[in-house]
This record gives sequence, structure tokens and C-alpha cells, in this order.
Amino acid sequence: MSMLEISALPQYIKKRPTYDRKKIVSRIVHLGFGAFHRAHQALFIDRLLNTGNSDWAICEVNIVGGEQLIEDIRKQDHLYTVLEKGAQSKEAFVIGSVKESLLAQSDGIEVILEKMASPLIEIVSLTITEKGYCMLPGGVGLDFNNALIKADLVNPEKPVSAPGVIVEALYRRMQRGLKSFTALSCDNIPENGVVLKKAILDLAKARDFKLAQWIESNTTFPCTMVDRIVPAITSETLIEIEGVLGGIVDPCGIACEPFIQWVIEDNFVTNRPNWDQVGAEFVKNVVPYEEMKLRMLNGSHSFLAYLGYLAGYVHINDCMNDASYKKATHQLMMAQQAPTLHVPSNVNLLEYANKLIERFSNPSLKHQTWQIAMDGTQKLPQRMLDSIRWHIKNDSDFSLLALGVAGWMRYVGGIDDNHQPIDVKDPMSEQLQTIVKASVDGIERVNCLLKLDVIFGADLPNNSQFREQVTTHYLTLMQKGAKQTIQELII
Ligand code: NAI
Ligand code: CS2
Repeated sequence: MSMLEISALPQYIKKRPTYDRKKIVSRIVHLGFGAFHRAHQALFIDRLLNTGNSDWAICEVNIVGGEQLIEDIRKQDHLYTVLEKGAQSKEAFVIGSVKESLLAQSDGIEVILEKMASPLIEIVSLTITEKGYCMLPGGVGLDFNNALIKADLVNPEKPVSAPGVIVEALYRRMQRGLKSFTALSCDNIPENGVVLKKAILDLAKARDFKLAQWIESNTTFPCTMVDRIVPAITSETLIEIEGVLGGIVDPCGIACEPFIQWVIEDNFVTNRPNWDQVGAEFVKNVVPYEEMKLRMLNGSHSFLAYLGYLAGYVHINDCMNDASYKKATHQLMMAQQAPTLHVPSNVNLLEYANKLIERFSNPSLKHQTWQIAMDGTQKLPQRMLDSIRWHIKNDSDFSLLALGVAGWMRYVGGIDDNHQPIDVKDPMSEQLQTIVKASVDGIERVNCLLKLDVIFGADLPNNSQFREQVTTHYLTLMQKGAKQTIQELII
């Protein structure tokens, strides 16, 4: 058993850094060194370094959690493995694009802020999950009741939230007469750049109007569409990676599907790396790509997460092995999500949907329905509710989308179809639990959940069609369970 280092790698691991890692420079600070970033952005940056045409590297930063990962990666000179797993293939890549790392808990926020204020840093990117933005669901504005935001308003120079950290770093750059960095959101949020900008400006305005003006005129917030299925790591996968590496142990390894996509709005403050040379796309307008991905892929993912979990399906590919679930997912995509989209001219939605079904069916990935079901209050608006609004306006069928919403309601009720308790994880879980405890299961529960206007707005609960469909599906799910409900609906 040995540690991960280039000289110890078996010859057959061909995909490894070919550049001099001593010469690479941290020009990017990334907030949220989690599973996804390791298998996506860091890999694109590594690919570009391998062309020999770039010296851009990353300083990874975790301000919430992630202590063990940072501790482990420091021990192996910030190298780690990405294992791409297709249905019948696997290939390991050793990634060298991470130059250094900082952890708020041990290094302190001051060191992180100074790094972000350094003139060398040109991009601050983020994968901090939807809740990290501290926005009200639907991205309508910063949540000033969020405990982290409240703390940052009192102590702006020692921030604890991601928006607070960015605002303070930008404040220091403004004070020092430095250029701004580009703030690059890579989270699954519609118009993620616009949402990030709103979070930052809302907080900056509450602090200092001059700072807000400076940010508005000097900082850019490109939108991005990011896509690659990267399940949370498991001990089985780490053992698999060890096997592929010929006995080298890599606690920072991560596995993912072979598919990868990154579409980026070309709007950077300074020069940006030519990620288009290694598979990314720079475009003027990312919105059509984002909407397509969020509704077709993520919308179906959430549908499968709730209805699959309730039925006892642990993984997304288990759902795909059930013919009714597979058919319902394809129908959801083509009949109820696709019509709501304005797709880029080079995209064929039927091919896109077929490819998604193939990706969801990948038996090697073991992507847990429970993982995707997490944080539903942050996900439902962009994945299902926007499409439902479109159908209401166009007087068309949204039955499967309504079933997805009813599935979420059953899920947050905390008991699955086999009467087993569900570990519901959500930033609003306290509120959800209060509602669940105080309501009789059935119509009353649905009515109480529909009162959550931060999720459903004022319009949807007042729409009789929406209310009726969600209630009917909920009652059917209660009576017959998710499997039978889906079977009967798609016949
Ligand atoms: P993860 O749980 O492995 O990592 C989450 C990261 O966010 C951690 O580094 C954590 O430190 C940070 N974080 C969590 N809460 C935070 C907060 N309140 N403030 C600041 N940082 C916070 O999750 P993973 O898989 O890396 O996913 C992260 C996000 O990436 C997703 O929410 C999604 O928006 C996006 N994404 C994920 C994909 C996937 O398949 N895993 C694919 C496409 C996008
Ligand atoms: C998933 C996504 O966890 C979730 O909510 O729907 O992380 C999904 O795997 C990615 O967006 C795929 O790109």
C-alpha cells in the first residue's frame, strides 16, 4: 500500500500531469472543494495544463465542512484521481491542477480573504450547493433572515457565508485599487451568474453603497451550465480506485460518468483560460443550455429521486430497470419539459432525452436517489415549478410534473412506501417537520405544504388545476404507493 505520487503510479495509468507542477500558478480560488468540482472544473483545468498552453491552477477553499478532504489532499501534494466509469468501461485520470488549499476552520478566514484579494487571483469560482448562496428559493433575493448573512452584516470583515467572503474580498480589492476578479458560479441554479450577482450586490448594498457600485461596474458574473454526474464517494468506490491504481490508496479519489459538459458565458474581467481548447464552450447566452439541463436532466432526476426512493429504489439506475419508471421519465422529458424550452439550434431534444436515459441507466455509477432528494426546497422551483407555470399558461398537460411535486410532499412526510423512516435533509427541514407534525396526512398536509410561498409563490397555490392535480396524486401515492401510481399513470 503506497500513497499517491506521480513516481509511484503504474505505467498503465497514462492520464497524468505532463506539466511541471512547480511552475503552475494559483490564479483561481475555488469555493466548495467537493465531489463535483474535482471531476469537472479541476479536470478541465488539468486538461488545459496538459496542452502546455496554460499555467492556470487552483487554490481550493472550503469555508463550510470538507476538513478531512483538505487534510488528506495536502498529504499527497494535492494530487488525486478521477475514475470515469461507463456502463462497461473505466479509466483513471490523475489530476494535478490543484496547487494549494485553504480551510476556514484551521487556516482562518483572514488567510482566505487575503488569498482572494491577491492581485494574482483572476477568477473566484463556486460549487457550494444551492443553499450556499443564502438566497430565498427561486433566487429572488438574498435571505436576510439566514443566520450566516445576519452574522456577516454584524461582522463583515470576518465573514462566514460564501456571499460574505466574496464581498469582503472585493472590498479589499477596491480599497487597494486592484482589479476585480470574475465570480464564476458552477452550481445547478438557473442563471447562476445572475443569482450570484444578486446575492453579492444585496449584501454589498446593505454594507456600503459605494462598494456595491464598484462591484456593479467592475465585477462580472458569467452564467454557466455544468454537467457531469458525480455521485458522493463511497468506501466501495475508494477500494475500486485503489484497485485501478495498483494498490495506491487515494482517499481523495472520485468516480463519475464519462459524459462531461461545460457551457460558459464569455464575460470575464481579465484574460480567461482557453477552456474551449479542451472541450468547454464559450457562448453569449447560457440560459437556453441551463434551462434545458435543469428541466430535462435535473427535473427528471428529482422526479426519480422522490418517486424512486419512496418505492425502495436506492439508485437512479434501479429506477431505470423498472420499465414504468423509465417510460415515465422519458415522457416527462419529452412531453412536459421539452415543450417549455427554447433550445439552442444545434440541439436535438429527442437525442438529448435518449442520451439522458442511457446516462441514468449506467449501472456502474450507483447514484443514490437519497442524495438527489436532498435540499428539495432549493431545487423544486427551477426543476419542476417553472415548467408547471408554463403549462398553466399554455393550458397543457403537466400531470407528471405534478406527480413529482406530490412525490416530494410524500418524501418530506418522512415515511416511505415500506413504512420506513426517511432521513430528510433540507435547509428548511425544521419548517417542514413542523408542518408534517401539525397536519393530518392527506389533503390537510398538502394544503399546509402549499402554503410555503418561498417555494410555490402566491400563484401556484391559488391555481385550482395545480392544487387539484397535486392533491389527487398525493392521495393516490398514499393509497397505492409510488410504483403502482406510476404504472397506472403511464398506461
Ligand atoms: P459536495 O457535498 O461534495 O460538495 C459541496 C461543497 O459545497 C463542499 O465543498 C462544501 O464545503 C461546500 N458547501 C456546502 N454548503 C456550503 C455553504 N453553506 N457555504 C459555502 N460552501 C458550502 O457536493 P457536490 O457533489 O460537489 O455538488 C456541489 C454542487 O455542484 C451541487 O449542489 C450542484 O449545484 C453542482 N453540481 C453537482 C453535480 C454532481 O453530480 N455532483 C453535477 C453538476 C453540478
Ligand atoms: C443531481 C445533480 O444531486 C442532484 O440534485 O440532480 O447533481 C446532477 O447529478 C448533476 O446536475 C448532473 O450534471
